[in-house]
Order: sequence, then structure tokens, then C-alpha cells
Amino acid sequence: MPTIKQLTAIEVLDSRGRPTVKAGCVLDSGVAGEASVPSGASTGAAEALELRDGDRRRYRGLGCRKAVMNILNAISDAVCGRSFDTQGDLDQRLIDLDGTDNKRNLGANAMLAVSIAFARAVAAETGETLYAHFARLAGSSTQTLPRLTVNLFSGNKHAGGTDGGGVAIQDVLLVPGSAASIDESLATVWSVYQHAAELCAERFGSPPLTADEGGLAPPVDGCEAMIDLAVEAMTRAGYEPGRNVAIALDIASSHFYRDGVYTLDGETLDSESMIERLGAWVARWPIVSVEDGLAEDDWEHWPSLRDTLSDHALTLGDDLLCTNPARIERAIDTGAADALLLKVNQIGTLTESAAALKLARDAGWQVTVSARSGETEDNWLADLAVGFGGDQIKIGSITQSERLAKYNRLLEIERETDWPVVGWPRR
Ligand code: 2PG
Ligand code: MG
Repeated sequence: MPTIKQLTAIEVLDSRGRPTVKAGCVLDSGVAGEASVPSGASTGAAEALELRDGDRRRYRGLGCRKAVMNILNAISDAVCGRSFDTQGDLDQRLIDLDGTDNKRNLGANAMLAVSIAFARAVAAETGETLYAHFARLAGSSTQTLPRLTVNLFSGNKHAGGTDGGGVAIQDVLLVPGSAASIDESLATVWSVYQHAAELCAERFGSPPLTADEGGLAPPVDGCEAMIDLAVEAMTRAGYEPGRNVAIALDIASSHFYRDGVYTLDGETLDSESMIERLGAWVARWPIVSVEDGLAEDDWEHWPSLRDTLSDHALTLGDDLLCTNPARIERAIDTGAADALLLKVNQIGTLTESAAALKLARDAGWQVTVSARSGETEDNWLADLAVGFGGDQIKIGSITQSERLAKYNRLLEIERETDWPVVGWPRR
């Protein structure tokens, strides 16, 4: 039974240069594990609270010293010298100690860093790979690798917002559907990315800026032009859109929804018109997944969105669900979605994330395991996506080391296991 001897914690910086938390967990045996946690920019209102210092003189209030001190004091006092049979026991201890509904006492950043550091330490002690350990936590026996969904173009919150005329939707992603391996998927995506960058340079006179996750942020005239450009890049790269490579969209529509209307590239759409628009998009382009097509509090219209998309694409809930079992249950009961975007820092512990996964699986949903727009060089997400048996993984683009740490880890896991990439999503 693993006994925690000591916890360590420091503030480190994420890929946007903002503070985040790194924790270490040393077991009595001397074996240790470490983990850094990511941070979102386009966050859902129902996410667990990421504890920030609020001192405007330091990192404009974004410092994580309080979260670090919570690990070194309150959490250490509660767990050091104690044995925890399972991850569930440790996580429950953290949840009880926090005692709030959104982890605002200890901070989800502090709690998740400890939760994953403990998992890493236990996996190391038992000699298990981290993905096998995560599989055991989730009760998953799946022996597949997740299909990649890779950020090609970005808009809105990941590309400087829309005030300067930026595109409303957040991400246009490539899904290398016919690639049989992670290796082939990456080579396919790389080729389309290069052609897209060249196309942008030809069309706009200069290479495009890159967004937070390394996607290109070209000055296109709206969302539809951005999707068209993605299709053109695929064709130029020699792929057949819809056969070799498809598209996933993160509409992130909560961020352009106010007072019951969506402001999409200057147009004002009510919920029905927004659904109609997305329905037209999935009929026109090879789109296989639509994330947050409606806003997180537009619950009433989500079932109709799902009905409209279901012949073509997954109705994927991110801000809608926030990896929160209560919200997922509501979505299952009302038929609001058919796929879960799973981000462990939205809920704050591995055990609750595994509960979210189980709910989605029991309902027959697909699952996309996702990074955040602010990431670190830590690569546990790759092991999590494999261990949890994710159908898709969303890490961002293929140009920045915080993303590549995870892609490279997937390559290692592929080499080690030789497991196949899961089949084409739905179509
Ligand atoms: C999303 C994520 C990742 P963020 O909306 O799906 O792209 O963004 O981490 O900023 O919430
Ligand atoms: Mg999203």
C-alpha cells in the first residue's frame, strides 16, 4: 500500500509564459513522481477553480504561489505519512479537505498536480507504464491509440480575440482519418500544415501569425473562408478531403454568444439559425466533429443541434460539460451531445475524470481527450488518452514543444505497443 512521504511544489511557467503548478510526490519507498498542470484561456463557466494569487503587481494576478503553498502546507499535512490503497482514496482525501463544490479552497491546479504526481509515483513503484496505470484506474481494457485531431487554423480566444476583426470560431483541426498509425498521422498533418502556410503566404503576402497552440491565424474573411482554405491545403498536399483527411471544428461559441444571440463574423444568429448554419457546414465540408457548436448555457437547443449534425459529425461538448459528471448526466438525459471532450483540469482529480469517462462510455458516447491552450513540457496527457481509451486526442498544432512532448510520447507508446489507431470517427 503506497504511503506518501513528502510532497514538493513549485510555480513554473506554461506555454503562454503564465504561471502554473508543478508538484512532486515521494513515496516511503523513495520512488517519486512529478506532474505539471495546464491552463485554459477559453474556459467554461462550470470549470473547477484554478487558484490564482490575484496580486496585480505580479503576473497581473496570475501567480500560483497560493496554490503551491496549499500543496506544501494543507495538502501535505493531510496526506504525508498516510497510506492510500487507491487513487480514489487519495483523490477523495483531497476533495474532502477542499470541501467546496468547485475546488476554490485548495485550487484545482494544486489538487490535480498532486493527483497526477501520486499516480506517476505509484506507477513507477509498481513498474507499470503510466498508460497502463491510467487504464487500470479507468477500468479500461482498450488496446488502441487515439485518432489525432490537430489544430491547423485558429481564431478568437486563441488568436488575439475578435476585436481586431479576427475569426469567430476557435479552431479548425485536421483529422488524418485514413492514416493507420500515429507516425503516418503526423506526417500527413505536417504536409497539410506546410501547404497551408505556403498558401497563406501566397494569398496574404506574408506568412501567417501563429496562435496559442501553434495553429496558423491567417487574416481570412470569416469562418467559411478559413474552412475553405483548410480544404485547399489538403488538396494541394495531395490528399482527398473527407477520405484521407477530414475536419474537426471547435466553434467555442460561448465566446460569441450574448443575450440569446450568436455574433458570427458580424452576422447575428439566433440558436435555430446557428444550428442551421452548422448543419449546412457539415453537409458542405468533410467535417466529422463539431465542438461547442452552441453556448454552454444554451442547453435547450443542444438536442436539436445533435439531431442536425448526427449523420455527419460528432456533437462534442467542452464548455457545455466541463468534464463534470453532473453536467454530463444532464446532457445524456436530454440528448444534448454524443461525445465528451475530456480535460482533467476542468474537474481537478483523476478519479472524477475517470467517472466522467465512464458516464460517457456507458451512454455510448465517443471521447476526445484534450490538452489546454496553456500547456507545459509534461507529457502525461498522451498516457492518459491511451490509458483512458480515448477515441480522439486534441493536443494543438505540431510546431511547439509543449505540444510535441505529447505527440512524441504517443510515438513512443506506439513503438512500444504496436496498437492500432482507432477507426475513422463515425463516417
Ligand atoms: C478548448 C481548449 C483547447 P482552452 O477550447 O478546447 O483548444 O482551449 O484550453 O483555452 O480552453
Ligand atoms: Mg473547446
